[in-house]
Amino acid sequence: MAATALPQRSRPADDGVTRLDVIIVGGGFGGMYAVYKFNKLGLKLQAFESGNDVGGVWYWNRYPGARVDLPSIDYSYSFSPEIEQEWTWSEQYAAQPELLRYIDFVAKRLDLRRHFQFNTRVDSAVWDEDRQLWTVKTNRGDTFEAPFCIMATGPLSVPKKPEIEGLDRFKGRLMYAARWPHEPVDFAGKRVGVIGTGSTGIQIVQEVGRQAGELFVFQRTPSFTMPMRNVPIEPEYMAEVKRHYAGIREIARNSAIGGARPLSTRGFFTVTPGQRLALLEDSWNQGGLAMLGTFGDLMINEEANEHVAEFVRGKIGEVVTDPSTAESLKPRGYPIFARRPCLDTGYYETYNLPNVHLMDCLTDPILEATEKGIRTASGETELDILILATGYDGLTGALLAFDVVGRDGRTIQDKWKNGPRSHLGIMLEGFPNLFMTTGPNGPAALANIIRMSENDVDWIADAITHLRKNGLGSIEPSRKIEDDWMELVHALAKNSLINKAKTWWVGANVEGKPQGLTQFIGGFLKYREHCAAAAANGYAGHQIEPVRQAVEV
Ligand code: NA7
Repeated sequence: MAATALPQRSRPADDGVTRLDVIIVGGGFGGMYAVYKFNKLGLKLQAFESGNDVGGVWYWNRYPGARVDLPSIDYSYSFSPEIEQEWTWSEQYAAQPELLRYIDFVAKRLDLRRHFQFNTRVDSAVWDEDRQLWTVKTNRGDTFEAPFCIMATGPLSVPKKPEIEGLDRFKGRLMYAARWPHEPVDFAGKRVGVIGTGSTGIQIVQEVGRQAGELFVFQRTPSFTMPMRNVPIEPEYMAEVKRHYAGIREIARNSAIGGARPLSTRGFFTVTPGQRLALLEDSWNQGGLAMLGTFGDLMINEEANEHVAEFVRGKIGEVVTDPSTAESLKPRGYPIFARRPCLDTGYYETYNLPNVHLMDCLTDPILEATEKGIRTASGETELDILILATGYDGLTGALLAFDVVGRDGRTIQDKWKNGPRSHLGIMLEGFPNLFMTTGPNGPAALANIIRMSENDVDWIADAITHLRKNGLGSIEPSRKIEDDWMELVHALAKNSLINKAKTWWVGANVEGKPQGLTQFIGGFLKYREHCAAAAANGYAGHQIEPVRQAVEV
């Protein structure tokens, strides 16, 4: 890397401040790739992670049944052909322990851990306008400075505080799915409660229902879930995949979802009722998210959507033997796929077990937690263990959890008080040289997060390289290009049925949070095209400033 007036290399300074080129916050897939990428570019970097190791969401979510709901061969890094060849997946949908083994393999193979400070939280990041540097302070009392700061803090890293009164009174064992202990938990003979029936709750219920003495599932909004139909990956198939990874990745990068799953453009009402049913049955039997790709208009045509929702409700009725439980499990009042569709293995069958009880909190709401368990309107349920699978303060929670102060002392809390604004989900007007991976207003939860992380880190790396090569001091989106991007994000979101469900996707799960879909729903390929356009012509439309003063390093 050519020397410029920017700080190039760190050295312990007399003032106790460590000077770097890049600071990276987060040790999940995005942070790990950022560390690899910037180290390869020869930048002096330091990464911080609040957990005791790399892995992000997969480090924390060790609950029984935790498993990725995208095919493992898609949900893996594509930047290293060597890693693709050296790593062998054992299941079509990898379970959390295997994902963590993969993450460990990558971390060792690329020697990433040496760049991380674990068990370390960033408390604040403050832009120094004169010196064109971010000053970052950690909870260990250390201070770091770097011209570039990358927030790879993840869309799902801050568990939501459930609004249930009295949880601290509960004398049994209170467990957060997203902060699960590293030791096995024995459920045998125990009375276990689970609150929450999103992807996490569903995975827990189908596992713990088969282990616990009794399981009480406190369900407020039922989710639509479809069979995962997970299978082992045979060695011959894995060998084929390895021969064809390049093509598989190319398809993924050029698809709307960042994955290799087929997506039809067929309109629901363009085929006969018999053909529709056959297609839905076929996708149900294929399993995974196949149904989402069956028709092209399911998120814009309410009537088409309702047909598919009714098809899935019918399946619930076929499996669950108690009619009243089946009725309670059938989601109503919001479009299918407007909440993240869940994938399960025998979830509905779990309710046919005599020890598993569905507590319908729509008709019998939770009033409070007590010393002994959970009190609903109809009475108290005594529990030995209470599991909270109540979701996350998604998309914005992690960044709003600490002080990020940009130009003119403006905070991110202030900038986002009416909802998150950004350009591409990567940069923020008023916050020069601050970058996010998989941030709000990018495709976030709607495309493969690993493809997106790679895209975002590569984009950021190109932007930083551009500045350094040209002796420039800072980059940020102009107000205009941020406004234009937000207008596009909102215009696309307006016609989508996604807005019609109360989910973390629209900020509806956290009290007081600004509401609205703040994700780019134009698809991953279009998103990549927008990213490329934003970088064209020397990042035209960005506010780029020369180096203001040489920094002593
Ligand atoms: P989700 O999908 O946000 O689900 C959280 C669940 O917790 C959902 O069923 C909520 O019901 C329920 N919840 C939250 N607060 C309460 C209270 N106070 N009382 C009763 N029930 C409550 O989070 P997950 O962790 O399952 O999944 C997150 C993502 O991970 C998922 O989208 C995939 O991308 C992977 P509600 O809907 O609010 O009625």
